[in-house]
Amino acid sequence: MRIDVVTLFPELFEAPLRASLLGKAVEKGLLTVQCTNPRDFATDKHRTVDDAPFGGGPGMVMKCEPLFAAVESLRGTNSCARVILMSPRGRRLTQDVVRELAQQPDLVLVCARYEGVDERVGQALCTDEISVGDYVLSGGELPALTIIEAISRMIPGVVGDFESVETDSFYGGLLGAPQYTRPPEFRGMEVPAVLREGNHAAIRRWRRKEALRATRARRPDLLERCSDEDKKLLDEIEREERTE
Ligand code: 4F9
Repeated sequence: MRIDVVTLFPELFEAPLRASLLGKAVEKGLLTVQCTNPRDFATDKHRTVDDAPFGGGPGMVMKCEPLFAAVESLRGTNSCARVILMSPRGRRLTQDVVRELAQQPDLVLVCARYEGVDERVGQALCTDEISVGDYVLSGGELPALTIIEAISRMIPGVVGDFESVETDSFYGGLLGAPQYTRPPEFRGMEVPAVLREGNHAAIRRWRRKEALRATRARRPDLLERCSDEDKKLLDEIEREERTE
């Protein structure tokens, strides 16, 4: 997969794309990420990329021309079928959105500074707007890295053990079940016996039930999509909690 990032701060992408799993995905050629700086497409002597807002007010607004020119320079290397603006006004990033974007052969991610970007960028240059959550950041660079990392995990061969993708929190639409490693007892806290006994059917059932228990306690909004079998386990959990 190829991802082009349009950003005034390409250096923010260097270390994250070199380290760990993302670094390996890039090294193996499973993922190509290229940054394009809109400042290189500014035509005036000072290479201006922002300007004061029409109508007055604080802050600066990113200008259309350098952003349009930067994205248009990618045509030929990138299909530009999906040009995504990182924006707190966008559709919220979820695993469903990640899965959908990972199907694309290429993407363009456009990072803007917080104060804002000329409305015509969202209107006529970008095909999508995505938010990673309801908080203010200084720019779209960390949201873009979040999307890149989430997408990379869906590319075959990036996560060595695909089973670990399938058991990830959210992949099955639920929070993950509790995990333990050695020692079997730490400061009086014991690892549940079922996990140490090697009955794999019992372990699978325990994990599904505990994933449901955690989701019910912390994120009940995620339970809307659960199966009939899950409903039975949820009934069990409810009964257990009533008798406690
Ligand atoms: C972008 C926040 C996407 C959340 C961009 C300031 C942003 C953001 N999700 N905040 N610039």
